[in-house]
Amino acid sequence: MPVVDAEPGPFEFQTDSTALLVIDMQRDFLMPGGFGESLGNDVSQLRRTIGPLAALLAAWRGAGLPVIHTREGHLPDLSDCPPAKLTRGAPSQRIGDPGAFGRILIRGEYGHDIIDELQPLDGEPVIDKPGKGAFYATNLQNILDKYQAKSLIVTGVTTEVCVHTTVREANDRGYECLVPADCVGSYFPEFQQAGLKMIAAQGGIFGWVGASPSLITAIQE
Ligand code: TIU
Repeated sequence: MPVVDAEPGPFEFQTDSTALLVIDMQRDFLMPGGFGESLGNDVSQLRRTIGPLAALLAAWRGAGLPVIHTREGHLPDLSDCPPAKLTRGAPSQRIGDPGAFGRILIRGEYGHDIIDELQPLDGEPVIDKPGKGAFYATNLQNILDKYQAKSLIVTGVTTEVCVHTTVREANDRGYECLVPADCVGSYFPEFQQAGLKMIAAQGGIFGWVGASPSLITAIQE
């Protein structure tokens, strides 16, 4: 059985019941000049995940294991966006407003799609989600049932928002989750650090925290 060095202790998983989740690696969040940066965020904090995640994806795909991608966003008429979410942002930089890469976080727009470096392959599910968590108002549970998944590798952005919400949702549904620290990113270094600590604290209250090199070695052994 593959074993990964992790906190609070070794993470063991079966390759035939583990899926790799790639959360929201979208241009709106990661590209210089995009929505995330226009809000004053430092996108380099997210972009450092691209290299490690590309390497993990290549190894995971090479081993023939399932990959699932998600994108946060909304229908063009915003009918799936709660008013409280819509009105929260700075005026003129709200969901649906025109941005550098199309309407901000709207499905079908260039900025809403996944960055070129991590584009999904044909056949890999891409889940469009209206919330922060990947289970809320999506068919993720059905897809995981089809794979008979028991464990999840959760990667992507941002650590304390969509990654955390998804790990919490998954943990409550009975999945064992490993978060490779080098494959998740936050705009805020202090949130990255605290977010990772929170997952593994109290004996792994939400899951395990490791790193991609040990994970890649584990699936190649
Ligand atoms: N994908 C995700 O985390 N969505 C966010 O809105 N994150 C922020 O950190 N804002």
